[in-house]
Amino acid sequence: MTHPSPHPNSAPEARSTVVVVGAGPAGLTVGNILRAAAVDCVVLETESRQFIETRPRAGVIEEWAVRGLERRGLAENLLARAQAHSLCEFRFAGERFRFDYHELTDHHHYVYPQPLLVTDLVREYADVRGGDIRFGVRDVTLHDLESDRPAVSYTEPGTGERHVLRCEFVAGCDGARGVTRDAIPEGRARVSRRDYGVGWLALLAEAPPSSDCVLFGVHPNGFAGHMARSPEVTRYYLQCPPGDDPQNWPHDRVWAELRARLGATDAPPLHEGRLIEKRVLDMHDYVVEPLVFGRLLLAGDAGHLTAPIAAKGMNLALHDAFLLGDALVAHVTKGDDSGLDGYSHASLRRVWDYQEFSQFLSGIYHGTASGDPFRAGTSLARLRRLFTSRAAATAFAEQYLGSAAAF
Ligand code: RFL
Repeated sequence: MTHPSPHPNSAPEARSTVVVVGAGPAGLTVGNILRAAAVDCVVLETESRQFIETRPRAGVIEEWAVRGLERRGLAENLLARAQAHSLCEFRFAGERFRFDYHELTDHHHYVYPQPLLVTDLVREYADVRGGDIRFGVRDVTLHDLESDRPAVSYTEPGTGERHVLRCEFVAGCDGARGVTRDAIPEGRARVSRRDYGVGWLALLAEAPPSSDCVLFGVHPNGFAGHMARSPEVTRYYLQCPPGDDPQNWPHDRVWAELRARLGATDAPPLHEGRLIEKRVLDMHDYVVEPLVFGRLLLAGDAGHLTAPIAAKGMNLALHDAFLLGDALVAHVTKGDDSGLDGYSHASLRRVWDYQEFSQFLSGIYHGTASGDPFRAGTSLARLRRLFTSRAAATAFAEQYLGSAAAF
């Protein structure tokens, strides 16, 4: 819901051209683009700097996104430290199938843990570009979004004082659990949702990767995934019932299931290790349309969630941030509103394309364990087609890498 103007007796108003709510990949990238063009902005974040710099999440970044960061001077560490991946491996029916997407498309995936990217973006924004970022804020509230002078109020940690920031635009980059999306009054945006009816147990193991590439196990017990994060830490996923309790997955059960679902002829054994993260994610998606309400512009997970099935969420957050950051700069520095006017449409084209791919991939990953022999049969047929038809493989590779030219 939208809130009225801050109470006149509240703290005196400060001014900024843009207030960015949320310091994830989307908010920090928008902030950096604005600072590079000397557009003043304030980033508000509920967590501490240390917390956001260590929160484990994504790892797979698409090449176009890396190039987008590079063009904006934000990829120096990433390019020095990220691994470039050129293939993945599917394991099903007891066999290994290598899928060389680089050979099909000439593009790579990069593996760079999200906390490292966030650390780079915070350092660049706050320490290098001198950006204003306020951590640990509470009760962030949006006001007057349909006027040309909206405001954001928040409570400062420590003092408990209420502050008001009057601005021209609010960038809602506060993720899936933020408050900016809820500031859109009912009936002013359509929210489409999809629930996959499956859960994934997301695991981080203190163990080196067990393969030189990403592994996808498609097994009658359910999907399993393996993704390198660093030489010391590996992410694994195990399909499980939605809402399952991570306590149902003690160490031995996790490794037994991973061995079963990722097992294949000639596959080297998994490197096992202590599980340092274990949480159940219920697979669901949503899309808010349009992404703009008055002077509020939503970006990243605040505006659309893509279940991590296809590892797309952070890439979409960066895509939004490039569009939105550039559009705000064009508005402020040149009076050019074309980017802002086209923002929602341009973002949502890629969002819907990725949502469709996520659904397609869900069919492949989850079909064999659905208990429905017809679904199991068709999902295996879909999977085999990737290894029998170059046309099917190329189409898949383009979507997997997000490299299709036009969105
Ligand atoms: P974020 O990263 O959630 O950042 C939002 C920030 O806003 C703060 N916040 C607030 N700040 C101020 N006021 C409020 N009221 C606030 N409420 C919240 C939060 O503390 C946070 O700092 O959103 P953003 O920037 O849109 O970025 C989205 C990505 O983080 C997300 O899509 C990805 O992590 C999804 N994802 C993956 N994406 C990929 O592209 N590749 C991957 O390999 C990949 N793997 C994953 C993933 C997500 C996962 N989880 C945990 C859902 C693997 C996992 C396990």
